[in-house]
Amino acid sequence: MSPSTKNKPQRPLTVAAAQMGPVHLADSRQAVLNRMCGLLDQAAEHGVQLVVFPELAFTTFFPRYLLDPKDVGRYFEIEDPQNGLGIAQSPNVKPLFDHAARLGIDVCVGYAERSLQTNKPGSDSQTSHIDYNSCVYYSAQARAVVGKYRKIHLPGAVEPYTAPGAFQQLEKRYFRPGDLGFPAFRAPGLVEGALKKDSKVTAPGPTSDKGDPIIGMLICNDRRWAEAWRVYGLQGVEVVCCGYNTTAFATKATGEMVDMTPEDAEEEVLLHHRLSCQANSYMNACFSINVAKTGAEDGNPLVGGTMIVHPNGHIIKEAETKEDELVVATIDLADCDRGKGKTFAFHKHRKPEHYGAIVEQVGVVEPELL
Ligand code: CDV
Repeated sequence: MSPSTKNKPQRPLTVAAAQMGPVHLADSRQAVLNRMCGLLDQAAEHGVQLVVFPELAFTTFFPRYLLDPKDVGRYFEIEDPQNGLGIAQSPNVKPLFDHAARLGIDVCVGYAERSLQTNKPGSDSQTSHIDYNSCVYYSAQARAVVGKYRKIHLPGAVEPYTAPGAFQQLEKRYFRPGDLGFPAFRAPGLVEGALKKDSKVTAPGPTSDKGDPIIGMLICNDRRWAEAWRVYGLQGVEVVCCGYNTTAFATKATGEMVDMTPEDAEEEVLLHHRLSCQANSYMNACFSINVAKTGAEDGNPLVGGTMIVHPNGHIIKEAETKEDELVVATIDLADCDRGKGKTFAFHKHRKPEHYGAIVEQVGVVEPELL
């Protein structure tokens, strides 16, 4: 359902969710890159300024497999700050960013990051690495990565379930929880007349005190955590970009089927996905661009549900397939103002003195038994 139509957008931005169909184990990196560049070409035809791709977009969702340690490296992009190497220099990724730069489109994309560490003298080896489930924001105007996020809420387990037929989710085995927090940032060159640090407001008006769009990034399971969205909300976030690989139908740890048909189970997964994105967009008065890798990857079903959500919680546009599909919408960032200025005017209404348990506790502390 579309939000109310209005006369003239004040801070228009044309965005797209680049849903991807399955990426199978045997698919080559080049074939996947070609698909992603094809989605960028389609975006250019629609005048899109920002394209969001899914979590771990360049490969299959490999944490569903117990991999031989010597085969794991091929799923990762190397981050080697000592030698000036980052995602933008990866031969697997650079062609995508170069293409985006040529088309003048910003890109947010998820990938597996292998961050090289230089060890202290005396250590067993000179270098080691830490692996993250990450995403970056590439700005076409800056010709650079201007935002980075490492997934904080890693679902699943370190050790695989042993029961035959049990569904595996081994993100805790392959990744460390992100260490960057939830850093919002501004994306340059997307809206006209953005206020800059040193600009003076000469003609007061509804948008004259607004800077470049404020962006936040989440990855998959993070979208289910209100705390993650609220930390972005507290930075004035206007657009949350969130890619995901969400299993449509999983067996139990025991390997048994759940007590639902696969169709009902998938419908419930979609319900929880929509609830999380719609409610948190509303409660933080921001747009969200939520992007699936979907379809069956080597027989493992992933939900679709790619959608662009309005700050009032409406779904503006949703994917219709489980294949590569571009979901495009022109949004008006000024639509964030109502929620940010009224119901969710945090500075007027929040009561952090009563929210201590949220940061002091991890698990549940129940009231004493009667
Ligand atoms: N990739 C994910 O984070 N997937 C989780 C599943 C395992 C529940 C999700 O929250 O969608």
